This record gives sequence, C-alpha cells and structure tokens, in this order.
Amino acid sequence: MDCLFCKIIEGEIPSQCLYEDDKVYVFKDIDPQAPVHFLVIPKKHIDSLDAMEDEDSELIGYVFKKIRDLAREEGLEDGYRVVHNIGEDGGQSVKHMHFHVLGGRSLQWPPG
Ligand code: IU
Repeated sequence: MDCLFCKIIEGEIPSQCLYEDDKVYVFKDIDPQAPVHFLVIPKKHIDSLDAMEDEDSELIGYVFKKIRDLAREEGLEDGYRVVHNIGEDGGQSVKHMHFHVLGGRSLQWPPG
C-alpha cells in the first residue's frame, strides 16, 4: 500500500519515534504547531475514524489510553489538545488514522 505513515512505521521514511509497541507508533510531527506536537497512529492501516470497523473499537480505545500516558510523560499536566482531521473538509492530508497531540502552550479556539 502506498501510504506515507505505513512507510514511517516500516522505517522506510525517517521519523523521530517517541514510543512503539505492537499496536501503535508515536512520533514527533515534522512541522510542529506547538512546543509539544506528536502523532499517535495505529499500526493497522485505517484511513480515519470514518473508515473504522466495529472490530477496531478496542484498538482505538488502546490508542487513546496511550495518548493519555504519553501526554503525561511529555509533561502536559496543564492540558493539551487531541485532534483527528478527517477528509478534505477536516484538513486530513495523510490518509492513515492519526491523532495529533498538541500542548506546551495555551491553545486557541476555534481552529481555522
Ligand atoms: P493531517 O491531519 O493529515 O493534516 O496531518 C498530517 C501531519 O503529518 C502533518 O502535521 C505533518 O506535518 C505530519 N507529517 C510528519 O510528521 N511526517 C511526515 O513524514 C509527513 C507528515 I508526509
């Protein structure tokens, strides 16, 4: 499959890995939008939440548990934001489910 994030998982495209296990891969965003900005992705290729199957529920629950753990490890005790862009209007540029974790500064609302 010609997927950039599958290639990152396989090590074919370089990334700054923060954490990896058999289910998830976590790396620093190459274009950080906050002092802390990393991406949490399931290793299983799923385009986005919009494409998830019922059988993916447990995996996605696990992804969120990892987001919580890593946000703590990265020192985001004052809060942070989790963003999942979906499709064209959502601003999704890479069609492999990924959750942005942003923190380390006060984030504004609403997004653009
Ligand atoms: P988006 O939600 O699909 O727009 O987010 C894709 C993100 O992936 C974006 O923030 C990029 O900077 C980031 N990224 C990356 O960190 N490393 C890469 O090799 C590629 C994209 I391609």
